[in-house]
Amino acid sequence: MPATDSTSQVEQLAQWLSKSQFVCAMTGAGFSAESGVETFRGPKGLWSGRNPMDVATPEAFARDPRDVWRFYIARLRQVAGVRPNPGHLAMARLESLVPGIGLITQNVDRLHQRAGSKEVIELHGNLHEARCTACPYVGDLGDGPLSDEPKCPQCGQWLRPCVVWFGETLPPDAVQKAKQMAAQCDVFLSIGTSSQVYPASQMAIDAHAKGARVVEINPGWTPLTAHAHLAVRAKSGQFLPRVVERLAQLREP
Ligand code: BV8
Ligand code: ZN
Repeated sequence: MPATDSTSQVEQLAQWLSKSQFVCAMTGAGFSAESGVETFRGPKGLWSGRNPMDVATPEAFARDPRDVWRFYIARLRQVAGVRPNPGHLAMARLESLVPGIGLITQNVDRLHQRAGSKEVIELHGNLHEARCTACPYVGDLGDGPLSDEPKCPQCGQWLRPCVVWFGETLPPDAVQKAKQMAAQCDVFLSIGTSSQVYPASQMAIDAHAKGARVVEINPGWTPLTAHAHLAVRAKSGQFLPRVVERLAQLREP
């Protein structure tokens, strides 16, 4: 009978992780929500302020690069002012408590890295770097570009954020690594994602098909919920630290 109350769900997941050889985690914008970073599709989501197709597509950038940069500079500044939350710290601690872990994120805020996670597969790129639209230049934006019209220092053409927009293909090496992790894991954690964006949303389904135990941690319902072996209606920053603490106890000699 699947665990339903959060204490037995903590115990259930900690037991599964204590027997796991390889854990795969897929995180989304909800993982950073408790750091104060807005999500995309929630009630106060970023997208509710802007239509994704108005700012996160190559066509939007070609039409009005200044507007797209305004959106990304605002996010970069927001992320610069926040800190990793207990969920990020628990995820980083998990690395030392399981034999193998693959962390895949749709987030572009680099909070996992700031929390100490060593290897993070960034499926949708990151906010902190920009590349030239006309030459091979790639540069670090720090906590925000100097100008609101970032141009290439090498050739003077527009820079663009190093994020993956809708209609753009994901970095092939990141996709390949993520698919390989999803195929080899025995526990797949889907945390803080609405599971609506492809191909990221396919990873959990692939893992499920290969026999992995699929666990979703999300206060809301998603298209993955019905397929999860354990659906935890909780905030990741509250639930994940409890699981990792219990796992550490199980690991004690
Ligand atoms: C591609 C840019 C090949 C960077 C992003 C029709 C049907 C199906 C698919 C498609 C279709 N038409 C087109 C497609 C493909 C398209 C797609 O999937 N569209 C969707 C919207 C239908 N995908 C693509 O275009 C991808 N490329 O497929 O290439 C191709 C090539 C050409 C033509 C076609 C295909 C590119 C996808 C990448 C797009 N870029 N962002 C940026 O600005 O960030 S995606 C954007 O959504 C973000 O990156 C974000 O990461 C991503 C997913 O969102 P989530 O992370 O899940 O966040 P969301 O707000 O949605 O949900 C938050 C969740 O957290 C909620 O469930 C909430 O309940 C929960 N939560 C809240 N608080 C907490 C919490 N959980 C835990 N704890 C909490 N405290
Ligand atoms: Zn250039």
